[in-house]
Amino acid sequence: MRTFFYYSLFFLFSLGLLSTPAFAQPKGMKPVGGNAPAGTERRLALVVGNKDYPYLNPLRNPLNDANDMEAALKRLGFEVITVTNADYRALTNALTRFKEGLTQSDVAFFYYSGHGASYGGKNYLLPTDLNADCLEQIEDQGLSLNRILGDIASKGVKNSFVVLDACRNIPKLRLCDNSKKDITTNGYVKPTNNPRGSMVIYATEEGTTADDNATGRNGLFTGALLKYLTRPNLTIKNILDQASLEVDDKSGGRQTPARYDKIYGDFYFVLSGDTPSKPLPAATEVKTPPLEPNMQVIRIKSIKEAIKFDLKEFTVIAGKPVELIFDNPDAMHHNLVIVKPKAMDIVGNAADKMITQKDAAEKNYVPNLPHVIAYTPLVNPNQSFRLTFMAPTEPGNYPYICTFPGHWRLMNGVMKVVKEESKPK
Ligand SMILES: [Cu+2]
Repeated sequence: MRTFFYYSLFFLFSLGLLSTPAFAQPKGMKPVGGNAPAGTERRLALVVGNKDYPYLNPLRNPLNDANDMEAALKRLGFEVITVTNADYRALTNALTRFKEGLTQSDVAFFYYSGHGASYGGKNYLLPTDLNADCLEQIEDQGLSLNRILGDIASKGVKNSFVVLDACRNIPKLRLCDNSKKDITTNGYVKPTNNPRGSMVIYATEEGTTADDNATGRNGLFTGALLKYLTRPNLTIKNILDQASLEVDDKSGGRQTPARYDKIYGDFYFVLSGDTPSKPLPAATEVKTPPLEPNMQVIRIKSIKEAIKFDLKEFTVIAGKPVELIFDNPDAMHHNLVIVKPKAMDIVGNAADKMITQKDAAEKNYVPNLPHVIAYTPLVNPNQSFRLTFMAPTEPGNYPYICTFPGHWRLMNGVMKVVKEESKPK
């Protein structure tokens, strides 16, 4: 039987990112991170967590999901409107407030955790007062994704994201009129009016059920997303790749998040040098390497069975974007963590102490210290990770280490940051 109702996380990341800057400014990049004109960009989010449904099966995690997402978005400099256990009226009121706020905003983020369903080729979020005997009735009682996307698009924000973690079974809702069978689909359907500059994200692919996660604090996808969302120097695509990989692994391949990406370029929530604990006004767009002649590409790898990097040093130009590709052909996990000048011992010692912490592996053995500038997660044997970040504007010697406990004393090197004119040919 079809479990329709799983359309899950729609990350409506949509509208913002793409739009024109990449094309209007062919040379480049907008300043990112600390270089962006402070306070010139406004970020607004609407977070919805619907858990208690009097007429449907209740869910476990949406209130935690909403609380945790609100906290993460605030750290990323978003002003956040949050509603929980929203009935139709509360949901539409919140959407109206959000829409009005977008008049003044550059980046929009919509997050939803709760029941969702699709009918007639459209996706719906289900308010808590939904009282339907038949799936057909969600047309009248649900809030359509099209409406949300239309509202965001109408405001012309630069970048937008819509995330829907709504992939849960609703045993009660069935199609009453079987002759209409052909107009429903199994699960969510593709968004139809997602605008350029936007990304829509679902917790799971069509035809599969997202995991409400009976043992965890958050839904499976939301938990993975929260883990990577506030990490500095990851593009939204890096974040989703990491989160999706984790969901795929943890669900044994049964759940694969989906995204509808109309962001032509890279979007960062936090850039290097900025710590995610303070609000960051700047969103950034950096072109992908083929489009961005300034991108410096560094390739570095671990040496098999040696606990070493193959490069003892490399040089980058201050304030320019860097793409660092870290290959790990070794049989152990390693990461690459770039730290501030003279901070190698501080970060290395802190990493060693993490060995006794329960969640150390989840944190990739990266200490939560302001000395850390950029880092990759722990990279599995025979895998690679592509890290994109802005080189510090201050020239100097920036150590990089593997922070897996015990490795850093052997596995280290120096990133030399130089002014443009002094870069060796
Ligand atoms: Cu290592």
